[in-house]
Amino acid sequence: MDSPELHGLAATGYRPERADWTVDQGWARYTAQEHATWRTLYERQSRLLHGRACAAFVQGLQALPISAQQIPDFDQLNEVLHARTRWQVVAVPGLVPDEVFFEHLAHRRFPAGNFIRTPQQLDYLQEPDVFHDVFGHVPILMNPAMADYIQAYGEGGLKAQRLGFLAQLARVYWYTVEFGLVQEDGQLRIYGAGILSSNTESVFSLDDASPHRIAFDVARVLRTRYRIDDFQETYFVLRDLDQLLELARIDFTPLYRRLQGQPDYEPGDLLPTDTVLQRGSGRYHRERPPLSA
Ligand code: HBI
Ligand code: FE
Repeated sequence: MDSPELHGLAATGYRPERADWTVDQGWARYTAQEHATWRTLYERQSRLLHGRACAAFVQGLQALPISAQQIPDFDQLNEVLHARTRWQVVAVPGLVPDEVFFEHLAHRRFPAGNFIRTPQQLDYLQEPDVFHDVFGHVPILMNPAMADYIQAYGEGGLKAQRLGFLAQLARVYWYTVEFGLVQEDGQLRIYGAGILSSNTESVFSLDDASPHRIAFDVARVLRTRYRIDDFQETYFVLRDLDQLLELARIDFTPLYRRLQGQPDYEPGDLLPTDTVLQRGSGRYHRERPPLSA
């Protein structure tokens, strides 16, 4: 992730037309089949997320022009989103280089893939498509704490890149923005977009006995590797979404300094210093080949 090698679209030889890698969403070009794929995914997830997604996500989804009918029009989303938290959605053709991604976030622009997965990829695809990005990420950008936090992550990403700690900072994004859980009225709820846009992980992350569920601790997460190709072995749980505001204000430089020479933790490790909310059985991953990033 912090490697200088090309990844994402750049690795395919794609060269952007604009320096910031944005493209027109091209809403009028979506086919009936593509809108139908959106509908299938939308209906499946909205049924499942009752009592699972955090309140901020549900409220954001209701307030935005996002429905089962069709793939949302980014211009229409932006009217509501910008008025609320000064964020905007911009269309990109796929995974953009890290510094381009961070530059957008630092300016409160969320890069969203404009394409949608094929009917053969309903349950899994590598690249973030419009369903993951818009259904998973955008509703929670209506929440002021998340809005400030993701902007701070963009600024922090540029700095981490310069300091050589991007791989470590990316773990914080992964275990919050993508795969985070949060306490709400004594219950666990989902706020991570990677979970919210996944049919199977929205059940596994909350209900399965296998993964650990641990109170979020930034110094601990900076050292924790993660799985990119399967369910997480550990989910980190926020006390509430306002904890993201504290995280947005942290100066990571002293934390990076303390990381020097310290070993990483594996995705399934439990430490004596962890505040364990639920100790996982580890059963799911014991029965799979190990792979982590
Ligand atoms: N590009 N479009 C897009 N979406 C992402 O989530 C994304 C990206 N480029 C880089 C990236 N994420 C991550 O590798 C960084 O958070 C480290
Ligand atoms: Fe994402």
